Amino acid sequence: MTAPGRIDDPWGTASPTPRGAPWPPRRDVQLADGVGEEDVQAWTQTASLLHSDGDAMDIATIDGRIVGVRGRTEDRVNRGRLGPKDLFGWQANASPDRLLTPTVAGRPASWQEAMGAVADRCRTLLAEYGPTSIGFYTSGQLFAEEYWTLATIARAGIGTPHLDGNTRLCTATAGEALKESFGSDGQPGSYEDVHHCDALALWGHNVAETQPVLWMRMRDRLLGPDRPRLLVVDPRRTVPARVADVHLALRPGTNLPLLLGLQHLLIARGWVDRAYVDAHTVGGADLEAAVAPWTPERTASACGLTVAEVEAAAELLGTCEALMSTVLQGVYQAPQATATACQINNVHLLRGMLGRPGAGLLQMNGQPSAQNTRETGANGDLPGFRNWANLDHVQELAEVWNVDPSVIPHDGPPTDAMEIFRRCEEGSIRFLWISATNPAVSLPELARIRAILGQERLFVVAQDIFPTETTALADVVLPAATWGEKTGIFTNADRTAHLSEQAVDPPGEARSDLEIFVDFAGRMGLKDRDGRPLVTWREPEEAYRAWQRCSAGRPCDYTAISYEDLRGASGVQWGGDRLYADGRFPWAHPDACETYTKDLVTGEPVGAEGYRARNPEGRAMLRAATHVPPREPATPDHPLLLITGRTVYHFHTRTKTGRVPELQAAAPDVWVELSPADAAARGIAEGDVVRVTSRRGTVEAPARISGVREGAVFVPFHYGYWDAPGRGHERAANELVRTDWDAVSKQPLFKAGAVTVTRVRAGSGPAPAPMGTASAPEAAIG
Ligand SMILES: Nc1nc2c(c(=O)[nH]1)N[C@H]1C(S)=C(S)[C@@H](COP(=O)(O)OP(=O)(O)OC[C@H]3O[C@@H](n4cnc5c(=O)[nH]c(N)nc54)[C@H](O)[C@@H]3O)O[C@H]1N2
Ligand SMILES: Nc1nc2c(c(=O)[nH]1)N[C@H]1C(S)=C(S)[C@@H](COP(=O)(O)OP(=O)(O)OC[C@H]3O[C@@H](n4cnc5c(=O)[nH]c(N)nc54)[C@H](O)[C@@H]3O)O[C@H]1N2
Ligand SMILES: [Mo]
Repeated sequence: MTAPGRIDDPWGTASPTPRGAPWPPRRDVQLADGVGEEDVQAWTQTASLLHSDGDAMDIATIDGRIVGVRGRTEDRVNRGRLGPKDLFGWQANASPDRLLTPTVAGRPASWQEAMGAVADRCRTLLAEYGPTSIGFYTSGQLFAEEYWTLATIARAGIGTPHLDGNTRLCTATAGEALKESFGSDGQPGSYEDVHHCDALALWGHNVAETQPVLWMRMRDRLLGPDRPRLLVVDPRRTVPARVADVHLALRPGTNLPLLLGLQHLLIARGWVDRAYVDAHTVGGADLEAAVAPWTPERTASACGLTVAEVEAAAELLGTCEALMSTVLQGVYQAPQATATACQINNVHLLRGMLGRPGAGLLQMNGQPSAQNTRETGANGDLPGFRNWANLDHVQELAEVWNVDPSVIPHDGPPTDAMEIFRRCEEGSIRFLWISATNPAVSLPELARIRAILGQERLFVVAQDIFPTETTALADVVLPAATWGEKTGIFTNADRTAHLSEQAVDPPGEARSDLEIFVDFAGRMGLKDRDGRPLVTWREPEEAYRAWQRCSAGRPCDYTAISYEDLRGASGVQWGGDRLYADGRFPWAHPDACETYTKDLVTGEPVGAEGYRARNPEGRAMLRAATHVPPREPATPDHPLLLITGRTVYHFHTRTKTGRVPELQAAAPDVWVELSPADAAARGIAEGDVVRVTSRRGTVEAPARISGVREGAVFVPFHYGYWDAPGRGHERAANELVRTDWDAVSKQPLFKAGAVTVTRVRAGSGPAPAPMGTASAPEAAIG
């Protein structure tokens, strides 16, 4: 395909925009070589499934083949703009190595045989060991209808608590922090806030690479006549960091001390909206006590910053009139994740920065449909943001499903993914059905994950669209249809739902995930309390209607959003523009809340009584936390801190983007980012092959000398083994990452841990890392 322009220039032409003005449209189009827009026979409405932005687009088809995409200029999310993965990613659908037929024990099988084997094993285990021998590990990349069906099967049919999504690795902390501060999940802010804010804070969020279209929006404000001041908190010199008013390149893992210190200054300098705090929050006294010791000097020293930097950040936050914050993995995958994310909520509460234009808070999502995994309760929560510890909520669900409440496991929290894998390891879970996720590359400590999935006694079902490191370890592999080949809705990070319609037939015998789950429910004979089928739907829209009924009266109420509405010009937000206007927090009321909250340090549940005593009327909760030292600090043996993450060109374990020539060529292999000082100290030059070793494993790759903070090492986690047979196990970042998680959200710590780096040999030219992103050579950006 031509037009590598948008590979070299991921963000395209800017449209500088003044405060309060609408964002001008820009129509981005990418078609296969030789195809013009006039050749396209049909355009089918959808949105991007390669990040959480929800960039709306139409799929172009000719003779039943996808030939390109164009952005939808009428859509509120992107006004026609598309990022590099949006523009080029569709090519993966037609890869020659799609999974086309089910396999059982590695041999091709009919659907009848494969699903028969899955249902037989499930039934046998249920009879022998009961529902807790059955586990499901799903995704943030399916459609709402599919998660809802899976949640129905697991919770109301099989009755197992062991259902979670890879959202545990992704946005468990976002959901948890929203619950801990506001009583329920749900993003308070709106993308529109970018156009109204006068200060923008990016907390551990490399937005330019991970939500390029949202960055285009921010960049247009930053290039406009009355730009907001920009704060970036990230140990790397990301593209936003290079244009920030204040860039805090803090020592990795020190987010919580920073936030405690910033709140200390907000309070000490009187930058607090006392009227808002008094009228709408609880917990202020505890918070003041917790931040009191965090003087600027102590904070600066804990974070490896200067006092002036800490003060400049506090001044930016304290003197603006409309603050917008976004938070992502630099917080969620780092130590004390939930405690930190709650402190960012505190900043917005202290400053009265919620529920009005420009005062926007987004505890970001990462995956395209992570929001729906959480809403439908496929994530280790109950559907509709219901509280497992509130019997009334369980009763409501029992009515929705027409089952006895005792069927729905609720004597403890639903099992988180880390615990699901532990139970597989020790043998109490004997059946694990993995859908649309690749844990053999994306979970921490891969040697352990390979050992778990490789056990004889564990029956593994893997439902994917490509052969992966995980399908290679599965007993049964089910070929799925994906985006463009099936229909369903998904919801982005500012609560905007889009309908993604089927444009082409699935390849071979591949079936939609919905069809597969519905088939399983039928084979298992799952029934409601009147003996009728539990899953009463087959088609996506029927599934959606059932989900709408379940969502009624809850924060994520979809009853007013129909498929027909979503076929209109733009995606539609649930909950309106912004949540929590006028300082009202209805979902924090003890009868409505999704959680009775937890202790932010230990994760210990507070319980219904404790919650009611603390927050009887349902106000926002200012949450206090104390800092605890990291569990794996740098030591003389392992003197550098490891951070892992992403580049703009690849998606996760690269099963899709690695099969797209333009994207693969832009970042063809793994690299290791080092600061100039750390490289010099080890005699390492750009492109030299280095060895990164942690207490778990090793990665060998060429070095990029980049703008990462001294003392930190960055490794992208995109590179597994499917396209590198014979490469040993020294390529994937998760060989290095240890098994550890946040006590409150149970999200693993992918941005923590100590490593050592040594030079192996000279390289052959520069590292295979992108040149125009956070990974740019330090020499080039100066
Ligand atoms: N191109 C692309 N886009 C994607 C994805 C993708 O794979 N590729 N995946 C999607 C998904 S699922 C997700 S979850 C999002 C993730 O989106 P992001 O969170 O933006 O991406 P990451 O690269 O994981 O991490 C963000 C930043 O955290 C910084 N960081 C590391 N340690 C710390 C720390 O201790 N404190 C602070 N403040 N910052 C730290 C890193 O330097 C990094 O720049 O992206 C989504 N969009
Ligand atoms: N070291 C490190 N590890 C990380 C992270 C990090 O920053 N650092 N980030 C974490 C985060 S935030 C995330 S979200 C995870 C992502 O981790 P994964 O979910 O494991 O990553 P993906 O490569 O997106 O895997 C999705 C799988 O679903 C398949 N698939 C795609 N579409 C469909 C479909 O429609 N149906 C079915 N059945 N299958 C489909 C894809 O081929 C792919 O194999 O990784 C986590 N792991
Ligand atoms: Mo994610």
